[in-house]
Amino acid sequence: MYGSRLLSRRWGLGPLALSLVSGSILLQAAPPAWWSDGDPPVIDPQASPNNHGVANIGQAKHMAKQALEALRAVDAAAADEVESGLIGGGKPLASWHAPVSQAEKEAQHAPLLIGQLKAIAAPFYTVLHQRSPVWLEGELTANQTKDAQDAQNHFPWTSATTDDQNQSPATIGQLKAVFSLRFEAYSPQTVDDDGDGLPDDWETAHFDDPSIQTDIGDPDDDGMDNAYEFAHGTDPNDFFNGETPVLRVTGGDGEIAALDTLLSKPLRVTVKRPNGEPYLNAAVTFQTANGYAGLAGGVASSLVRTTADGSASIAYRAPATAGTTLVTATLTTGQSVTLRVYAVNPASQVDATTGQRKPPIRNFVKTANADGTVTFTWISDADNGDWFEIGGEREDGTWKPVYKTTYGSAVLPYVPGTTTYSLTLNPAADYLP
Ligand SMILES: [Ca+2]
Ligand SMILES: [Ca+2]
Ligand SMILES: [Ca+2]
Repeated sequence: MYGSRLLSRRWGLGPLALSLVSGSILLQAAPPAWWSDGDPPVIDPQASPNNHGVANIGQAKHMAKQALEALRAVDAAAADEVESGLIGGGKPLASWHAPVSQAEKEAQHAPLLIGQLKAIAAPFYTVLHQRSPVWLEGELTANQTKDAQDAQNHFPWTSATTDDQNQSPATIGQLKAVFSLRFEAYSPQTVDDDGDGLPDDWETAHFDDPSIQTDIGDPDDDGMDNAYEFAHGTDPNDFFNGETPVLRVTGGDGEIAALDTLLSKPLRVTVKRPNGEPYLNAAVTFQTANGYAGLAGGVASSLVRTTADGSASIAYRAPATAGTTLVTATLTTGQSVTLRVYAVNPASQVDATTGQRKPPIRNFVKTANADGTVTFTWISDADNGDWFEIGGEREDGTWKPVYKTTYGSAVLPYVPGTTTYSLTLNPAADYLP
């Protein structure tokens, strides 16, 4: 399990480390919390220390496993990295599996050699030096395992090889000294290769690569740059930062327009936070059904940003074919609302009962008044005496009249030279049942 490869490692376990045999170092530095947290503890604080005793392979493996889990609790990515350097074919440990065969069980009890201890501990020190170099320096100093001859050395043994004793048995005191790592005081130190204040980890997590974005970028267009999003813990790719916005139709739904005419007012939706504050600059994608190019600019799909009041608007031209047309407005969250516009063919509007031609209309607008009444205005080329029926389309596509003017009535006098009509109704009293 532990090949000669380990024994050939050119690391010296220097005089400092050898002095661990006395156990004095461990008395000076506080033991790591994870030594005694577990049940059973890694190191029983009640048991008399046996620092001079020879450590065995099983003890080293157990110690490494517990150290790895303690690290995982504070830095899972670092633990994964250590584990990948520690476990597997050709690695210091073949697996974490408990010994099964007699030979494996005996191997667990074989004495731990200093070379093996160094090989097992090295992945920890390599990764910890990358992730939190200042903390690791503090640990080496507190444990008195810092190489006095080589300030760059971040292993708890000397870089000089003349003093190597790799084939000597390691003591329990040495095993403890090497794994005396107080993860309770550990935190990963940020690495920021491009120096823009955004840690590589954060940039990689959000943008796949640390070099794509910078602190002043705002890829989600929420008005907060990446530096702000990092500082406030928000998602730099999410305009709504995890919040579910409230999307409502605030104009254009249910409009009636003559064929191939522009609606008098645009289609309009409003995007607000749950607390009612409007979202500025939220992306709203308007999309017509069946690819009909009726949106402003003669397109079937258009992205519009909300203004300061949270609204996004777009002009719409009713199609040249009569019927109900649908337009959806969708947010980046996937939420959507549907607006309906009724395209009517004035020329075909002949009353089946009277045979009278229904007046062609344009720019039909319905306005709700503060007093509860509703005002309808429209432009018509109607002759004097024409009547108008006001209504809407039901879900099933049938027509629902809500009001009908009287033929030839004085309600809507035709004034030569003026073709704008206006009618104010009280829905509670005037509408048809
Ligand atoms: Ca960076
Ligand atoms: Ca942003
Ligand atoms: Ca954001």
